[in-house]
Amino acid sequence: LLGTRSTPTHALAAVPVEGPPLTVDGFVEAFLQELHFGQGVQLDRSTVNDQYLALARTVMHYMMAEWLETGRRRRAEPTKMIGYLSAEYLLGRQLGNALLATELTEVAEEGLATLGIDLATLRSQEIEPGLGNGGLGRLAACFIDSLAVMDVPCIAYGIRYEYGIFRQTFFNNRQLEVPDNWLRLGSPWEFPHPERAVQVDFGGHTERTSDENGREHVQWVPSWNVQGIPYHYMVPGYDNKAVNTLRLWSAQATDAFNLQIFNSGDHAEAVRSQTFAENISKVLYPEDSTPQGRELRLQQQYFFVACSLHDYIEHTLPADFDLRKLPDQIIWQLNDTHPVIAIPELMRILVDVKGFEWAEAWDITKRCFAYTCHTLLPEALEVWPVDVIGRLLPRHLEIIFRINEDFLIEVRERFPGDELRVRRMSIIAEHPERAVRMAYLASVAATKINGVAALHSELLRDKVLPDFSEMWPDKFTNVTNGVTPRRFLRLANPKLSELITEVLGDERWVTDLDRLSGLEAYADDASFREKFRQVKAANKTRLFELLKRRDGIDVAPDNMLDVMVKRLHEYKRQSLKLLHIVHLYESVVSGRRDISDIVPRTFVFGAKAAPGYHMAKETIFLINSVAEKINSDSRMQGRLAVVFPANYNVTLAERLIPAADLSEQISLAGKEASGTGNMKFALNGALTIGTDDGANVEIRKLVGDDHFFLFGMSEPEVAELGARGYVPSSFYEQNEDLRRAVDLLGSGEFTGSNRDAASTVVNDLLWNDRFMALADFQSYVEAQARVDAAYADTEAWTRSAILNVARTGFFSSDRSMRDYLDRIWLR
Ligand code: OAK
Repeated sequence: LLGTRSTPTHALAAVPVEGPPLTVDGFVEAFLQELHFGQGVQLDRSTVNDQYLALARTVMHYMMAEWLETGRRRRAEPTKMIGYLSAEYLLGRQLGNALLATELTEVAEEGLATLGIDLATLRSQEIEPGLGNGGLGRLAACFIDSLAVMDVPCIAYGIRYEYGIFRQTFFNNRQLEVPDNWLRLGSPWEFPHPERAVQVDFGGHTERTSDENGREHVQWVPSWNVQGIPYHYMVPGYDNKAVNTLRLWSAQATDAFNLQIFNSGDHAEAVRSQTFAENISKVLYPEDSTPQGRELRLQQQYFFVACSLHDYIEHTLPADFDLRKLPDQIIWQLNDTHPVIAIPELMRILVDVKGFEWAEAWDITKRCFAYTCHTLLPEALEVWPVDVIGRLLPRHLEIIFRINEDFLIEVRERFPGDELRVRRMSIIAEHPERAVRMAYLASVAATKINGVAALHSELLRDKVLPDFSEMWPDKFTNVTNGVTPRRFLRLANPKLSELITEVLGDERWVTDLDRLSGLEAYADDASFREKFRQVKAANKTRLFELLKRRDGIDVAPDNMLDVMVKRLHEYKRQSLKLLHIVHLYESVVSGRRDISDIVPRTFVFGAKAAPGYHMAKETIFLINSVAEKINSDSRMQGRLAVVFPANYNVTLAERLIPAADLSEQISLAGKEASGTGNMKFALNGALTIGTDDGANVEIRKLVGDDHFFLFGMSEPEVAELGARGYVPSSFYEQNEDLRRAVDLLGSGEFTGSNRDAASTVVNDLLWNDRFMALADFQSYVEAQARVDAAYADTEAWTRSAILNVARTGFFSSDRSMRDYLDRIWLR
C-alpha cells in the first residue's frame, strides 16, 4: 500500500481526453448527468446543495481534460518544477474562478437558467475553504493561481485541515469562535488518492552501525507512525489550457498499527490511536504572527513536509532518477519557516535512505531550497525547543546539530576569533532554553532568502538577519508581493472589469496587468470619470445589500466608505483607527465641531483575533462598543457610522474591496512585512491612507504623492524614538484632541459605564503602546483632514482613484512569479 510507484501501465496507450462540449446544450447535458448519476437526484427533487455540487463537478469535467493534458505535455518535456511548501492556502470560493478559467460563466448561467436555476444562488452556496490565517496563506493562493496562468510547472503542497480558520461571531460585542466545519456539505473540488498514501514516522530513537569500510550508518527506529492521504485540487490557468496541482495531505492512522492493537483486544486503544493520528490534520492553528510552542504544530509541519518530499521523490520522479541531479529538477520554496523541517528531512533521505555521503547530500540539499520570510516581529520567528524536536524527530535533531557544527566551523573560518558572532549565528539558541531557530536553519541551507516588499527585504537584511547577510550577501533578494488580478479584479469587480475592457479594447489586461496604464489617459476624461463613479456606486449598493442580508446591517448609501480589513494585531493599529473615530465623535458631542463640518463617512472594520490573543480580543470588544454607541446616536445619523461585519474572509473581501473609497494601511513603519490588501484596494480604485511601511512604500511611489495620504513616522524615525525612550503618556499630555479621545474611550461612555471593560486597551496605549499609536495620532488626524478635503472635490478624487488603478498593475502576482523565476528559481 505505502510508497508504491503509480506508473504500472506503460503497455496501455493513452486515450485522448475531451471535456463536454462548450455549448449551452452540452453544458446542460453534463450538468444533468452529474445531478442524476453523481448526486442521485432528479431536478425537481434537488436541493440547492445538490445543484451546487453537480455544477462544481460539471465544471471539473471541463478542467479535468486540460489537467490530464497538462500532465502529459509536461512529462513529455520535463523542465524544472517548483515545489511550493506552505502550511496555509487561503483559497476562497472555487466556483467563480473555475467558471472563469474554463470560460464557462455565460454558458453555465444560460444553461442553468433554462432549468430555472440561478447561478448566483449556487455560487453563494459554496463554503470557502479557509485553510489559512491571513496574508501568508492568501499569498500562497495568489501565487499558485499565477503559476498556472503562466503555465509554470508547480506542485503546491500543504495540509487538508478538517477545520479551517474559525468562524467569528459576536456576542455582547465580544468575539466568539465557532469551528469551521467546511467539509460538512461535501467538497466537490477535491479527489482523494488513498492508493498514493505515504507513511510518516515519529518518535523512537536512532541506532548506529559501521560497515566493513568503517563508514557509519544511522538508522532511525521510530515508535509510531501515521499515513498521509493526498487530496488533489486542480489549479486552473486562464485562457491557456494549463492546470496545475495542489496536493493537500490528510492524516490517518496506519492500518497495521491499528489492527495490532485491535487484535490484542484493546478496542478503546485502537480508536484512541486513530483519533490521535487524525488529530494531526484536524485543525488549522489560528495564530497569525505569534506562534506558540505547540507540539501538534510541529507534528503538522513534519507530517506534510515528509509526505510531500516522499511523494515527489518516490512518485513523481522517474524510478531510475539520479538524485545528484535533483537541484536541476526541483526547487522547494519554503513559505516562511513552517516547512523548514524539510531541510533535515531531505538530508535524512539522501544520507540514511539513499546512502549518500554527508558532503554530497549537503551540496544537493543546499541547492534545492529557497526561503521566504514574511515577518519583522521577533516573536513571530519560530523556534522549537530541542527537547520537543528530540522527542518527536530524534534523527532530524541529530542532523540539525551536524548542520550547525559544520556551519559554525565555516563562521569561525570567515571571522576568526569572533566567538560572540558564533554564538549569535548558531542555529541552536541557548537561552531561555535550548531551541532550534528555524529561520537560521533556513538561512544556512537556502540558495536564496527573500523578503516580501522592498522595505521588508532591506530590514530583513540589515536588522533581522544581519550576520547572515554579511556572510552571504548574494543570498539575499527581494520579491515584492502581488495579488491575482483574476480573483481580485476580474471576478470581484465585474463592472470595473467591463469598463476597463471597454476602454482598453480587449481583456489582455487580465493576464498582463501593466496594460492598466492605458487607463491613465482617461483620468482626464469627464465622461469616463462619471462611468467610473457609477461603477463604485453600484459596488457599494451590492455590498450594502449583502451586509443587510448577511448581518442585518443598514448602511447609508452616500457616505465615504473607509475600510480597514486585516487580522487584528497591535502592530496593525486598529486602535489608532478607533482613536480617530472617537476623536471625531468627541469633537461633535462636545460641541467643538458642527456635525455638518464632517464629511459623512462609514467606517468598516473586518478582523479576526487569534483566540488566545487577549489584547486583540479586547480591541474587538471596544470597536463593537464604540460602533454601538455611535450608530444609535441620533446626532450622527447618516453622518458617522461604524460597521463591523463578523467573520471577515476571502468571500467578504471580494465584495468589500471593490466598494471602498479609502483604504486604511496604518501599521507602525517597519512592522508590516508587505500587506497585500493594500494592493487589492488600490487596484479597485480606493485611495490609501497609510504609513511608509511594507508595500505601501512602493504603492505610493507608483501612484504618486498627490494620490496617496501619507502620515506617521518613517522607519528610521521609529527606531530613533525607540532608542531615545518612547513615553506614550507625554503625547497624551501634550495633545488635547488625543487626551479627550483617550479619556472618552476610557470613561465607560462606550462600555455601559463599565470602565474596566475599556481599560485593557486604554491602559496599554497610555503606559506601553509598543506600536506607538499615540506618537502617530496627530499626523494621522491631519492626514484624515486632507482626505476629507480631497473627497469634497469629487472630480479630483475620481481622477486620483482612476490613477490608482492605472498605476498599480505592478502588483499582479504574475509579476511576483516572474521575479521569483528570474531571481530565485531559475538561477
Ligand atoms: C504568518 C505566520 C508567521 C509569519 C508571518 C505570517 C504572515 O501572515 N505574514 C504576512 O505575510 C503577508 C504575505 O507576505 C504579508 O503581506 C504581511 O505583511 C505579513 O504580515
